[in-house]
Amino acid sequence: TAKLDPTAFRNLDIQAGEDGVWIVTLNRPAKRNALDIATIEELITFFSAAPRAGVRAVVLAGAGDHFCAGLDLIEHHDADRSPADFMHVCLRWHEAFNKMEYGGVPIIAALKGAVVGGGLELASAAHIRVMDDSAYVALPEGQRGLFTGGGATIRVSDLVGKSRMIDMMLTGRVYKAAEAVDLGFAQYLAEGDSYDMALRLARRAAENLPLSNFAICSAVSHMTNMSALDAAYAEAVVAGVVNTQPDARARLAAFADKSAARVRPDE
Ligand code: 1HE
Repeated sequence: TAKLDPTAFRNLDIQAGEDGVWIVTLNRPAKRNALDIATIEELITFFSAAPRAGVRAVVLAGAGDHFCAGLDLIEHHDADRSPADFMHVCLRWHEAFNKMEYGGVPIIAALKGAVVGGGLELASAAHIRVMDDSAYVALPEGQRGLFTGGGATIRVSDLVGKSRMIDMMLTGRVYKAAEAVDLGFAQYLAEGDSYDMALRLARRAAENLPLSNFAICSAVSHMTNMSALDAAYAEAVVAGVVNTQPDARARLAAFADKSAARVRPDE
């Protein structure tokens, strides 16, 4: 097991819930939660420890009106980085986002306001994305003289296809929440606050057995990187471990004795 001390974070606000649902909030609203290197390091610290620290699900939110304005452009400007420096910055971003996507702990992103550039890359590393009406997505890299460096070429193109991603980068196109959900940037459009819905979904996911969630939130991503032949093999191995876990016996028994809830369209 790993230890997570919520007071050890500065750019993230970390709240541990009793039900195992932790709230991780990007907490630089005055900078629209732009991702400086210190924030990336805190994301690495949190998401490296979370799978072994009893975290059953995470709501990832942003303080203020915007989820995240992407790369901290001021820090990048001031640092005047060499190519090698920025390559290493990007590798730290990948470390953080890969820990999220492959870590095995469900992450539900509560999106509002700007979800742009690196902010969209961060959101794309979550497992579920919830938008409210205020949310919008864009990849302004082209206009800024930049390119994506936090995995958008992989995850954003996976969500919405490469032609749409290339158009966004070339033209600065902005998609507002309803259309963004239709296109697949997010799975949910919340009626009220995206945070409330994200929390409900996180609590629901946290009711699953941790080993099932581990498989769902790591194996699926790994398998999409494999050939179909190898993915089928890996799926059998993972299912062998997960589907025989002792903790599942009570759930299966409840189905057998008809006390477990049935799958219904309106529940
Ligand atoms: C920032 C950043 C930032 C705001 N880095 N400081 N991302 C972008 O190109 C998006 C840039 N940001 C914006 O377009 C707007 O700021 C927002 C739409 C997000 C918000 O607008 P608004 O009117 O609410 O805020 P603002 O007045 O523009 O900014 C408020 C403050 O936040 C201001 O700081 P202040 O000290 O002057 O008060 C801004 O400088 C600061 N701020 N966004 C640094 N991004 C690994 S490669 C990834 C490549 C990318 O992510 S490129 C996309 C970068």
